[in-house]
Amino acid sequence: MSKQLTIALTKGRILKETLPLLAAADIVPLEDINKSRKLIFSTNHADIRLLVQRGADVTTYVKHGAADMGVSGKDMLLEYGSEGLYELLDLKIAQCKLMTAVPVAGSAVECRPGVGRRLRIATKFVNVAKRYYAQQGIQADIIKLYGGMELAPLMDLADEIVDIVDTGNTLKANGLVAKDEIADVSSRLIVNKASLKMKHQQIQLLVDQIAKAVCSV
Ligand code: PRT
Ligand code: MG
Repeated sequence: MSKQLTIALTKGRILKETLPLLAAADIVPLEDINKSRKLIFSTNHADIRLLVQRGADVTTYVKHGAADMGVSGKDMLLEYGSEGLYELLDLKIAQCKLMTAVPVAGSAVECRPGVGRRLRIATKFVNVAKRYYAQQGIQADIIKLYGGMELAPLMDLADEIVDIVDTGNTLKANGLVAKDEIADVSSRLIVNKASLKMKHQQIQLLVDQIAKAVCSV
């Protein structure tokens, strides 16, 4: 008899792109996830159920073994760490970049810190930013925000931001421009190491099916 397999999905734009991949791998929730307020869903496979969560919580559930597998943005894995996890597949969905961004040259808020002043960085990716600026040998004060990072340089809360950039339209609309690339981001299929050991056959089968789906869509 096969064991129960729990897969934690990241809600929002990642979920929208994950569901067609799961469907192509013949995993279909029994009710419309987008129309439900439930957080846990049965599927057409009695042994597979889905959780729907925020990205940061997906990594926590999988790390602690409360979910066997998950779909998580690489940005979340870089920020919250991937100890105890394997990245099984790059799903090539929700692709974007983690970048630094600054006010456009010549704008009223374009200000470079004076000699001896530390660079102020606003971001929700505190750990990513700390590592990045340390690697660059730049002394930086990291200011944690929970959203709308683009506002910080405009209001002189920060000199730069670290954020996700896709088209660059959000930066442009707020008088900012992307500067340096920190990492390429896409969503990854993750598994906790203990689950992979205990449910190896079942997980391998699933991974093969999802891998085929990634190639075909
Ligand atoms: O979890 P929370 O609700 O706080 O975050 P959110 O609303 O940003 O979540 P959501 O549903 O957008 O999904 C976040 C995940 O999707 C991230 O962890 C990434 O792995 C992935 N992803 C892919 C993106 C983007 N593309 C993206 N463009 N996440 C966010 N954005 C936002 C970005 O923060 C910025 O505000 O879109 C804006 C930039 O887009 P452009 O096209 O204007 O450059
Ligand atoms: Mg959101």
